[in-house]
Amino acid sequence: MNRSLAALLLVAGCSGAAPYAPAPVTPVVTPLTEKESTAPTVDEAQAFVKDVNEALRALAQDADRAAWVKSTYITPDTEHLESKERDRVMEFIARKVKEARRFEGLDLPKDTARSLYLLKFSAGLPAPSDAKKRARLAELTTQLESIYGKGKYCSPRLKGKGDDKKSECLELDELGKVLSKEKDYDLLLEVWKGWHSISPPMRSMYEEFVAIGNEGAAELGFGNMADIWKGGYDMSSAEFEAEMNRLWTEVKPLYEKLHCFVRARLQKQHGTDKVKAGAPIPAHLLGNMWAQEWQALYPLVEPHKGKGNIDVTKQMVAKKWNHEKMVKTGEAFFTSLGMQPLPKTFWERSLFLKPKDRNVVCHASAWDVGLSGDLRIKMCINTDFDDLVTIHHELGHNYYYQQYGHLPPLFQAGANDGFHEGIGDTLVLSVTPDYLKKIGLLDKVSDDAKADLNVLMTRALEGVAFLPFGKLIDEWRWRVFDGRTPPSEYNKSWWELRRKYQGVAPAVDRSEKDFDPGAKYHIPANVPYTRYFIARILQYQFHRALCKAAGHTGPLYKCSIYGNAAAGKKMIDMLRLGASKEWPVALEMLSGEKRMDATAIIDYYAPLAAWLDEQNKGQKCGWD
Ligand code: X8Z
Ligand code: ZN
Repeated sequence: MNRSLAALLLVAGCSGAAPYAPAPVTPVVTPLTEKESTAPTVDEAQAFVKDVNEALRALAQDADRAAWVKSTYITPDTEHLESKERDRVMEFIARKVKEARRFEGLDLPKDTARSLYLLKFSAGLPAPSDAKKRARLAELTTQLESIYGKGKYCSPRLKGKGDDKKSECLELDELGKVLSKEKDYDLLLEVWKGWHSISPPMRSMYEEFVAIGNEGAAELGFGNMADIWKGGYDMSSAEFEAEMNRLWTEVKPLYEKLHCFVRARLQKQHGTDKVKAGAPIPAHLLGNMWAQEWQALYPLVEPHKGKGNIDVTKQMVAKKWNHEKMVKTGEAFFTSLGMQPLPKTFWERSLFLKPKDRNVVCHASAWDVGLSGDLRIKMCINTDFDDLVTIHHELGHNYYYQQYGHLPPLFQAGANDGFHEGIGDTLVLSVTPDYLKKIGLLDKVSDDAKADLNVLMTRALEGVAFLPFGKLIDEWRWRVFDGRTPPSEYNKSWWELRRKYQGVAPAVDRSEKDFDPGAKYHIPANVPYTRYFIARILQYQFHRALCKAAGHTGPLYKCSIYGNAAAGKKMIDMLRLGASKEWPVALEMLSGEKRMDATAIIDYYAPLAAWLDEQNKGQKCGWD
């Protein structure tokens, strides 16, 4: 996750014990003060932006530290401190968004107008002006994330399967490992159900959170929170939704081919009574708690046995790679492109390993504490290839912070939030067999089409499998925020979308007593998710452009920009822009293209798509 200013602004909160009410749609009009009743001027707007930037920097000092301490040591005390800081930030942002409305319609210098635009859409969690409600919202946000962070499931059947061999209580990362390694249908189902038992207590809190957040949105002149979330993409909300639908339509056939093939293999493994033809896949069988990425199924779907691959977990373990070696390897990729090494404090202050003696939020994130170049990551690293990939993802955030650190706080964000998520992911596409040989993780690289297919399958299980999940999470939230989905249908709507997009379904009955969305980090933590969908499209578009800059010819999946200064310069130039320009400007600078474009991902996987078509012959693909 990206814990830059953008993230700081998202987490705000407040209160009241409001039961769910449909979002008020009439903006609350506050009376004008004397100053506001005089005509606004350009000078005043510029001074306003300058003040906001200074205040944000000051607020970030305490807010980031409180959030850091809470995330790395969850106690009632750190929760309390974090809530207080959230409250202050939310109060400030909501007040400034309201004040800024007086400059609307004024002909402003570009940077000032851009700053006000970014401010307007910065309140991912808008707080009402009522202090009690705001404090409650802050408290709810902190509590929801903590419940998730502390979640565990205990069962005699799990004894010996966690880190502590004597314990029968497993935390999320341990449960995830069981899901990815074990094959027994019933054990997998128990683990899946077990983790989903942490979230029902969140349900009423979430309902209250939505109601208060919507009140805040109305005060700022929005219909509801979804209007803020969809609004900040340099186009109207309706255009943004249409863009996301366009991209999904372009990649959907590729996803369905993979789904079809994987389902057939799962039928072989678990039987057609458990994995039915023409039906959604049971959600607990895809090797991942949310069925969002399917790398764990690689051995089941490997196109050509033993022909080589890029999952170098075995080699990493054999060579005794630890967290430091893994993070250093990630850093070396960025420095090979011309970026600066991470500061000494990064190594001193980051949290790399899961502490044994306390609760932490293990979900990986990257930070620039106090917007001051105090870069850190927080992650519970294991020695495996997936975590090496996640390290690159997180460092992508850190390097974005590093490159735009010279800008005023309002510009310290990605060109859009999908750009921020897509930087590290772009570099991961350059982790090719050749590159792995260069860094000592592969002895030989087989130059054969069969090995290429294995590599493409590994990547597709992550990047292609993820696409529908990336799209549906916010579709669920947009509906919840705008009232189309009432609390009485939270779970129903969740499973309708999972079925529609991913073609997965729960293997056991779910009801409105459950709150399955809460078992996915970004819901309780209130982190928007469409950004990851965008990133998974952009990463290929960036990769194609950077490979061109590097002079690469031949298939895209063979290209690595490691050590290439020309590609590095293109990336750095874009990162340095931060959010100071509209995202199409940033995209054009890097790629020469102004639109997000799925042709790069489609081209990338073309050989795999053709192979899947062959394999799927005679199958009835899709689901009803
Ligand atoms: O949350 C993350 C990162 C931090 S921004 C670890 N990701 C999403 C997820 O885990 O659900 C990366 C891929 C999608
Ligand atoms: Zn991220």
